[in-house]
Amino acid sequence: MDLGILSQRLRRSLNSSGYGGFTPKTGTPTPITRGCGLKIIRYKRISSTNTKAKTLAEKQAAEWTVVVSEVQTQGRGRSGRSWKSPNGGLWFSLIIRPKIPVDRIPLLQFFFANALRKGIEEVNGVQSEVKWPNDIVVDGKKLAGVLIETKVSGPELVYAIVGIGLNVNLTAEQLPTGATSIFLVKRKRFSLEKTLSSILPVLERHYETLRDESAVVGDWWKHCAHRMKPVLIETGNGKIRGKCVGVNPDGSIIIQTDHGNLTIPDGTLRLNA
Ligand code: BT5
Repeated sequence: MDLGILSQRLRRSLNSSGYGGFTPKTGTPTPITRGCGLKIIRYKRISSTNTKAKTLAEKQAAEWTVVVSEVQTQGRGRSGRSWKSPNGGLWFSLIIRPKIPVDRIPLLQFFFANALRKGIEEVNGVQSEVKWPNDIVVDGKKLAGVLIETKVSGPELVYAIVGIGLNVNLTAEQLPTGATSIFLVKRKRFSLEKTLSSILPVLERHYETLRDESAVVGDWWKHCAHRMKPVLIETGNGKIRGKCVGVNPDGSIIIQTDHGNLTIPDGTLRLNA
């Protein structure tokens, strides 16, 4: 779908009604159609919103269909890691079908991290930073994670599922070590409903910028928690220590080491290494 058309549709559908006033049922999806193009499907409990969104995308669900659940029993992170998803967080997945070349799929992770960071600032008043490859952090602690899963056919991206996990009202006891929540930062609870309905338009508003890869990467880098700082990267092949000196539109990170600059496509980054 053309990005401009999606923009107009989402704006119309959000303006027409808001998201409040409905009670989700356990195990039963309750589709809400918000005008053309925007549909929110809510669960009380589901294995993973990404898994559900993928099933729907395979059945030709419309772009910008959103699956959200109060609890995920098998919330997923990257590379088979698990994502803690108890009551009190915002766990949702979007289906998108942007017309971008397959080699620019990694740009999506930067784009959604940027948009989510802005959304959290606008909606919840929390200033955060981005961390490679897919985290939003506050004082180095993980506030949100983004999991992007795609289907490609030849040179084309068929769809992408953008899974977003945002720790809204979670307490320290509910979170793993090294994580934080909006509640812990602001000492105040937020409505999950309002947070979702306010963050979606922010994601949508920035969708157009996906066309401009240097703007996406530039914005990400500007708000990077480890820009020009020492880091440790764990990859499948071992650990790399050095100074983070940049990221590329293909999603890789550039680390300056004693042996020169290394470009690392994937891994887990530790701050303050
Ligand atoms: C991510 O993976 O950060 C992507 C997380 C995406 C979760 C969303 S929720 C909606 C949608 N449906 C899904 O099933 N998933 C998406 P990764 O970079 O691999 O980080 C995973 C690591 O973060 C874990 O190994 C833990 O160390 C840590 N972690 C787990 N739960 C967390 C939480 N609630 N908050 C902060 N950190 C957490």
